[in-house]
Amino acid sequence: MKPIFVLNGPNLNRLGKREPEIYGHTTLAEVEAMCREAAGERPIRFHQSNIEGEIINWIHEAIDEADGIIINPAAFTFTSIAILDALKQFPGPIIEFHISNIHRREAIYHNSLVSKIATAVIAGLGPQGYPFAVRAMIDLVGRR
Ligand code: CA2
Repeated sequence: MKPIFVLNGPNLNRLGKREPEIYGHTTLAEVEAMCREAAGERPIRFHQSNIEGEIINWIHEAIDEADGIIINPAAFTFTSIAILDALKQFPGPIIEFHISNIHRREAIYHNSLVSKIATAVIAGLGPQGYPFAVRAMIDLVGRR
């Protein structure tokens, strides 16, 4: 049973500290705890970085080490062909995750590059959506 990687992009380390009207009051540490609880016996690797290359390096690790990837690329969602290219190398299911409903926000948030490779997209459930994504991923990967 390989882990599920939960990868988070730039500024999400500030979750719960700013813009609670959009992103809620839950901190990223609390999100991580919710993910681990939802995962049960399934191991989780939970990461956040403001550096695009670090996210790419974790995706490369996932190619051989993970059964699934849940990724909130944050602003890199709309800009990073490099992250898209890395995700194209991953053989398992990918869930693109957003706290907010990006399609109800400003137009700059409407064209996700990651959606071109994602198995599924979850957006708008708030931070409470992360454990939903973990449970959905467990269903997708089965008992691999
Ligand atoms: O809704 C999401 O999860 C987003 O991926 C969050 C990104 C945003 O650029 C996407 O359009 C949607 C922004 C992450 C920044 O998160 C912050 C959290 C707290 C305080 C400031 C920023």
